[in-house]
Amino acid sequence: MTNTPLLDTIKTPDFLRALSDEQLPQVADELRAETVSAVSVTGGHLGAGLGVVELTVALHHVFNTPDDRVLWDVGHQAYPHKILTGRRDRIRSLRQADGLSGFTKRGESAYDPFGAGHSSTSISAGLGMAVARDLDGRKNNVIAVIGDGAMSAGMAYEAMNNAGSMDSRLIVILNDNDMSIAPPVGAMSAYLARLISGGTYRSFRSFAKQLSKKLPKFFQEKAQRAEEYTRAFWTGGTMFEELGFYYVGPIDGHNFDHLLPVLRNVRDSTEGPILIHVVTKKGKGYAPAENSDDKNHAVARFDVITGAQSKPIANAPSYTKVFANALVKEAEKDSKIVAVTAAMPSGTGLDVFEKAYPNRSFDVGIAEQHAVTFAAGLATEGYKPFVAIYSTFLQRAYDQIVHDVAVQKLPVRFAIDRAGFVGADGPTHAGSFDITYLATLPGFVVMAPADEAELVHMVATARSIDDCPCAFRYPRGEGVGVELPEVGVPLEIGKGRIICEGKSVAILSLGTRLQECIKTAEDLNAHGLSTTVADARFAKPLDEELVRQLALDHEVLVTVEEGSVGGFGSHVLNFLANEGLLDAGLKVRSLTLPDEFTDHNKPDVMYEQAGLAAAGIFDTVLSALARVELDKAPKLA
Ligand SMILES: Cc1ncc(C[n+]2csc(CCOP(=O)(O)OP(=O)(O)O)c2C)c(N)n1
Repeated sequence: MTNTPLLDTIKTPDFLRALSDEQLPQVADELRAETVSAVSVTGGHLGAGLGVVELTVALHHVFNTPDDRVLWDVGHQAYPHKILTGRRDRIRSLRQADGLSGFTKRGESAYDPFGAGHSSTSISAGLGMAVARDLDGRKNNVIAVIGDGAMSAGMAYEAMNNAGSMDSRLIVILNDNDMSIAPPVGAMSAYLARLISGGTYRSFRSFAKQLSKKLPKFFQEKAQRAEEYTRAFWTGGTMFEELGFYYVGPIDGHNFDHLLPVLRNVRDSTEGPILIHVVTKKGKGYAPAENSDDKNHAVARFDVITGAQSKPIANAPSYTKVFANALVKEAEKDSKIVAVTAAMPSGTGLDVFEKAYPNRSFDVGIAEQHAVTFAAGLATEGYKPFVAIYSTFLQRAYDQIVHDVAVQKLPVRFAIDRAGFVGADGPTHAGSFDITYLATLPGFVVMAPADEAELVHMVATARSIDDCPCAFRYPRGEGVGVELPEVGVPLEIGKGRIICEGKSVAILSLGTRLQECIKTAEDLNAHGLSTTVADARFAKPLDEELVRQLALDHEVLVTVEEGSVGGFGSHVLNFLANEGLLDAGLKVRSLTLPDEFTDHNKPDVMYEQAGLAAAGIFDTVLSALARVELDKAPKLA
């Protein structure tokens, strides 16, 4: 080892490619330290990136990126990749306003050929790139790196099924760290463990021989040399081979002597598609990560020496916790309640439910589509499934929601976490569309609590709805600090509530913007504009009586929601138009999330910029009333 940090010399992967193989372990050590240091400042995904440090170095050393395309599935493990690909100077801006994205992003770098955030897309996108290359007569490589967790999603198999029937030279690297966010579940994970622990291994030379039928002789010699260093294997008869892939592995993903010869052989082969099974350790090389239960999958800012994360002091329990505890209470009374998560037990709070009811809790893996239809099946047999999935990930299961649940009027209950802006995870994770995509479905009940006490009642309401599907959506983070009811009481379906009554302005809120609407009303009242605030509670069925009353009794009606255009406000407008309630000159404004994919930032700032904080709602009311002069008056904080 020299004293000069090699990492300082690597401005782009070209510099890495100029280094010798022997220098790579030093690069890896420095890259690991830099990753830990950066994430200690920004927070974010740590464990996954640490697990692929050697693989990242080896890939950029062996392959000619960015002409050779490297696709990181999910993209949460790509921080080391970002450091090596010209973004080291901005790495401490990760997930901060105007900073680097926490995932791969095409607009950010030529080294990110495909944007990600949701899992299991890399093989499909990689195959598309490989086929485009073939059509163009180009020779570059395409490498999809996918985790064993991501490999549990159906889309990965759809892609392999397609790739295996084509001759296209696609390289898939299965990064097997035996972890998802939680320990992985399912038969596939057990199968991978069997491949690693024993079976019909043949030597690396067999792999070389196999390839050498198509390769120049010197590759075989290289492979033989490599065998002296490696315990890499070529395994016959695997499931991947049956799918039409050459399978190579398992190999040690932290050992350059294992990685480099295999990657070089694969790079220079004419065969395709190939799957390399690489075994790594999530959190590798950083003791606090290696020792934590989730391998530091995602962390807040932390102290590098101790690994202690800085947790903000919570004033109120999170919506996630409130949901989980409420569901456990409902399940005490009702043995038919079961819960389903798609690989997110801790994120959705279902780890709490699982502790209380291990037999009634199901983690199906990263498989949202399956989760929904699985729940539909449970519902046909009289069970009361609560499917807890983040708003953004539920998008993936839309046809299942429509075809398997809604058309059959099956009482599946959707607990939709991370509704609205989510902050640092950015546009791929924003919960923008669920009101829109659910409230358009006939017979669906769609609810949004204004605070955590309302959430408890909505869990009870969902339990009581037995003749149709329903959903309740709530944001990331802590509640507003209201007292929680001892027990949830089912709400009257399709009925909102008046929070305060006024005469000229009506603000109709759906969801947790209600506090901002109340602030706006105080401000408007202080300026002589008597304001009503109502909490719709339901996006569907709409409280038509309430909407009619607000329309008839006020000069202006503003709807407010933490969702996209096409959601609650659109349903209100539709109703008003069809009932002729707009004909008398009612001024209506609809406040939604902006019609664009908003980059990561702090949620409060994002809502402010979207005009969904009190000041923005105030301005909207004034502009509707054409009372700009009031706009100049001081506002309440
Ligand atoms: C469709 C979808 N569902 C859920 C998630 C949340 N998620 C992010 S990473 C992850 C685990 C991925 O495990 P694996 O592919 O093994 O990668 P590792 O973090 O272990 O490297 C999950 C469930 C997601 N990104 N996309």
